[in-house]
Amino acid sequence: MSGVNYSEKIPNNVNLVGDRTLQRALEHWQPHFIEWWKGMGPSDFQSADVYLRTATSVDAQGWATYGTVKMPDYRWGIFLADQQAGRTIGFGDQMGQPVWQQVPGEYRSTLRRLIVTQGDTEPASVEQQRLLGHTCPSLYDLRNLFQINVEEGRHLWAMVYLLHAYFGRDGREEAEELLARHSGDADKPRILTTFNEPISDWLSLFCFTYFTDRDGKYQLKSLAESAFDPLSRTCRFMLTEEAHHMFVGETGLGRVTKRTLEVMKEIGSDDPARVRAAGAVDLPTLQKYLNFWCSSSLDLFGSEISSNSAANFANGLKGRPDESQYEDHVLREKTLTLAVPAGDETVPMLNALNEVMRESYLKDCEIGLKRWNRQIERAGFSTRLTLPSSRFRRTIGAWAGQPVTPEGKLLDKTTYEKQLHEWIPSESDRAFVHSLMRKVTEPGKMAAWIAPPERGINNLPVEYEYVKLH
Ligand code: BYC
Repeated sequence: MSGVNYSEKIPNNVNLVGDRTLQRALEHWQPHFIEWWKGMGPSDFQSADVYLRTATSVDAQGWATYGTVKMPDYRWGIFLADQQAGRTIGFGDQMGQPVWQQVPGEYRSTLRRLIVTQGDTEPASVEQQRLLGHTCPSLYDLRNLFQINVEEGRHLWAMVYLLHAYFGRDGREEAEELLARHSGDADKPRILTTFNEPISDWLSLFCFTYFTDRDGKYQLKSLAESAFDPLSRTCRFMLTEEAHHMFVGETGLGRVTKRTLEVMKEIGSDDPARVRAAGAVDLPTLQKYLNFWCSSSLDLFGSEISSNSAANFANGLKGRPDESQYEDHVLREKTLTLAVPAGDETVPMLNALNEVMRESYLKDCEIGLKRWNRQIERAGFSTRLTLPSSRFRRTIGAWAGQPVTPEGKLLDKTTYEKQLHEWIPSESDRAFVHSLMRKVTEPGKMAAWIAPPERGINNLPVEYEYVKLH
């Protein structure tokens, strides 16, 4: 069951050949996807040979096969985790009933909306990152960028499969729209705010993969709990790929920190101007990038108090990540007290689930911070990196537009606006970071602002030529 059929035009483990209508519809969408990839995917590297992993089965042991591939020839396909016999709904008002193999009519538009929103982020991220190859700090990093990009392309396929297979004509139209909206486009932007932010330097890429891909992990985990079984199975497999994306973020930021500390030791100073002059990212600038991408990603959980989240949970469409770790899966009796600008507000727990998820996400984000701070401490410096408060720089929810410091303190608007450039990258900070971005493509060599990784990919040495440029 879990083996992937690669002899078909669209590799899949869903027996596509057994449903000619669906197969034809997806084969019709396929060239539109390739056209989008060539126009909006990584610019200028389409003929490079890239050392990539491709899914060949969905079991934990053998799902990734490594080989050299030109990106437009990557075998994007449809892979669902194996069906679990007798799976029942794990939360909400219909808990214990069998999961659904088809979309119930009453939840059709909500499920479609959730799938479209999830699907929209995948090509958006590829668009955001399309120019980064031109300033790669090493071939190792270039390969990781492309690995992420092709997998985000596959995640788009995952959502497009669901739209085509379960939502009829509306689904097919939505699948076309997923290729028509573009990140940052003034007329047809991507749906969620973070996916319209430019990612024009590698520090932003590492922050994005650390913070925003981690939102992906949380959202996919909560959709993996869904009573709509095909959505659950799709998300379960996507999560196996997501782990590498966050690895790139965590190790990338760790390597930037390491290099900065080496420079600080060499020059015997933590003076940001001197660190910059020596060609590394000073820690205050790193902190500003963390503040920017963390606060943007916090918006992706939606409003603190949300009737959408209540309905999605009660109806079994979207659970909490790792739902089985909780005792109460219905939540009809519980409340939560939340701090909003007007004071404390007690609301039904069902309406506060976005906030519950945001809080556990923030805890998960702490892991990297602890590691980087240990590096700083060991190097003998007193600076500590921190996460901003979940109220800082919000554009969605109760704290949207509130003048709050990264520590969570309310300020008057004028002072806040004057000080904002001290908390998130200013134009000149961005210009400085951009000035460091020079392409390094000699195997094993690294740009001066980043330390080498501890090991290469799939047991290969760091010096391996991960991308052969022509
Ligand atoms: N920007 O009740 P509300 C990933 C909209 S990342 C713009 O506050 P709700 C990845 C919301 O859509 C994971 N609009 O929140 C990472 C709603 O609009 P409608 C992506 C926003 O609905 C890296 C309205 O505000 N997956 O995979 O409880 C690389 C009121 O909504 C935003 C998902 O997000 C925003 N930040 O929750 C590649 C999962 N926030 O419907 C990939 C699917 C809210 O009234 N999506 N709005 O027109 C969802 O579960 C929910 O839509 C949200 C919002 C969690 C996003």
